[in-house]
Amino acid sequence: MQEKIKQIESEAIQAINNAQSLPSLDDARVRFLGKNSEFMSLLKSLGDLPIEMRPQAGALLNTVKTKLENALRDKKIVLLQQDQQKKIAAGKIDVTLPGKGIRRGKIHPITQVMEEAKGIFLRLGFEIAEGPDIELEYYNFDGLNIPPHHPSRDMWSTLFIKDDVLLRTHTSPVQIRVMEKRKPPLAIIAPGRVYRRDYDATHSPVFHQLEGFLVDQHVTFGDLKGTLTEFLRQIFGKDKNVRFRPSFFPFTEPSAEVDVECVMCSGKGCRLCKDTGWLEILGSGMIDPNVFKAVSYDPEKYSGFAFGMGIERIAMLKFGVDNIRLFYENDLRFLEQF
Ligand code: FA5
Repeated sequence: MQEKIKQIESEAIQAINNAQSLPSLDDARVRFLGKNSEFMSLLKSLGDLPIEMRPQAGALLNTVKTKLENALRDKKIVLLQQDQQKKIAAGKIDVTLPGKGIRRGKIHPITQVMEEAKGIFLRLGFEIAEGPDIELEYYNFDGLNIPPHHPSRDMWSTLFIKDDVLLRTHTSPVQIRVMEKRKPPLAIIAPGRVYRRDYDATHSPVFHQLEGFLVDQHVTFGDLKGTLTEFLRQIFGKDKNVRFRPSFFPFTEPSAEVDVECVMCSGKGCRLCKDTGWLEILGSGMIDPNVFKAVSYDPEKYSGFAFGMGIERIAMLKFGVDNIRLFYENDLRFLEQF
């Protein structure tokens, strides 16, 4: 056996030395150390030798294996260097060419606005809560004073998953989930994705809302207006015209919507703002006593305000974007501007 091993060793070393290219070196490796090589069969047959011969033969096989592996590695380095030299000589690598620039990623404009809005409310003392995107009908509607078959359900073009399960149409269900678990005083914001059967320049089927609500004793509409005015001043600056407009939501009474001067026509009226001069960014109001009853709060003792804003709409107004769909097309020429 010893002789056989020595013979394989010298043949292998010769083949490695003679290899002129990486593929021929690999052929030598397969031939002498591959799974089906004579050397490997010898290794496997060690167990068949008389027990007293095994240590010596085993040690020799191992030494030769290491020697061949080292020879293969060294030769590979030599061949790789030769390859590189050849390429340089043939002018394939022009070291004077400028390197490839590294393209930096940017934070998506919707994420930027969401983070900015959250930051403003966190500094005002609000804390963050979250709820599920796939929601029970109860939290999306019934708990918010919208009973089954009530016409106001039409305000939200709902995508149902099954009878009592849906994709939440707004972040307001988080109000009920938090109030069920906790007692006032509460000052909460709930950011998240919401879903509706909507699609045009200012409506997307998936968009983001930021809900906010505050419950305590003696909370007034003045507190709501003061909080939202401070938010609007911080997010848009002092120059943008905003207005509070009376509105209706089943879960707030009284209710108001906030509009911001249209980006496209600066209030003159155009296609984007449907000739009104304004774009609506949020709904708000004083929490309806029926909502407090649903979560077993005493409406005689507590009062509160709530609001829900559309993050995409705020981003459109801040950045002067006239079509909501641009935010989702992932066109780098658009995204790189933010
Ligand atoms: C609501 O969803 C209420 N839950 C808001 C609310 C919360 C009122 C708490 C009172 C108290 P509304 O359907 O108006 O309301 O939507 C709120 C905002 O989301 C709108 O002002 C608008 O800015 C934005 N929005 C609505 N639909 C879409 C849509 N399809 N795509 C993008 N933004 C939308």
